[in-house]
Amino acid sequence: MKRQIRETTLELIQGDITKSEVDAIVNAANSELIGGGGVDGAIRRAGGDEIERACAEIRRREGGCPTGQAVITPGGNLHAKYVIHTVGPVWKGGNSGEAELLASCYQKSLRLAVDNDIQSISFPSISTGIYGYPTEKAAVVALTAVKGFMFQDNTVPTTIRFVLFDEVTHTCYLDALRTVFGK
Ligand code: AR6
Repeated sequence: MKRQIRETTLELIQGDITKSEVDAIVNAANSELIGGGGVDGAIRRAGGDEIERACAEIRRREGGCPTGQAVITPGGNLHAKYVIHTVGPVWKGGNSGEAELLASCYQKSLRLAVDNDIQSISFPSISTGIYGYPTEKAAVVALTAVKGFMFQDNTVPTTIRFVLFDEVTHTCYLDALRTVFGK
C-alpha cells in the first residue's frame, strides 16, 4: 500500500527490513545497545561488526540510548548506509507513558534522518515483539507520530516505509492507516 502525502510517499509492506533498499533502516534496540533478538538480532547479523563497533562507541561515550530516544550508526554490510537505533517502551498496561515514548521513537528517528540528509527510511513495528506492545495500538501511535512529523514545518524524507514482518502486523498497520489518514 502506497500513499502520497505532501512530498512524501508512505509505504506499508510485509517483509524483512534487513533487505530494504533505503538510505536508513530503523532498529528496535534496547537501552544498552547490546545485540538482542527479534529485528535487532537480524539487523546486526546482516550488518556485521561495523554496527557493533559503533554501538560500543556510543555506549562508552553516552552510556547507551534512553527509551524514546534514537542514535545513528553506519549500516555496515547492509544496503542501507545507516541504521537508526531507537528504544521502544516495554508494554506495562498502557498507563506508564508507553504511547508518548513510542511516538517519540518515530519522531526522534525521523529527526535524525532529516539531520543526516536521509531521503528514504524503513521502520519496523517498534515494541510489538519482545516488548509486548499490542500491535493494533502501536500501529495507530506509529502512524500518528509519522503524520505529526510530516505536517510540522519540517523537511521530511521522500520515502517513509514500514516493513512489517508478518501478515497480522501488516494488516494492523493497514487498518491504522485508514484510521489515522482517512480512507
Ligand atoms: N524485519 C522486519 N521486522 C522484523 C524482523 C525483520 N527481519 N524481525 C522481527 N521483526 P522485536 P521490540 C518484527 O521483538 O518489541 C530485542 O532483543 C517483529 O515480528 O524485534 O521493540 C532488542 O534488543 C515485531 O513485529 O522488537 C530489545 O531488547 C517487530 O519486528 C527488544 O528486542 C518488533 O519486534 C526490543 O523489542
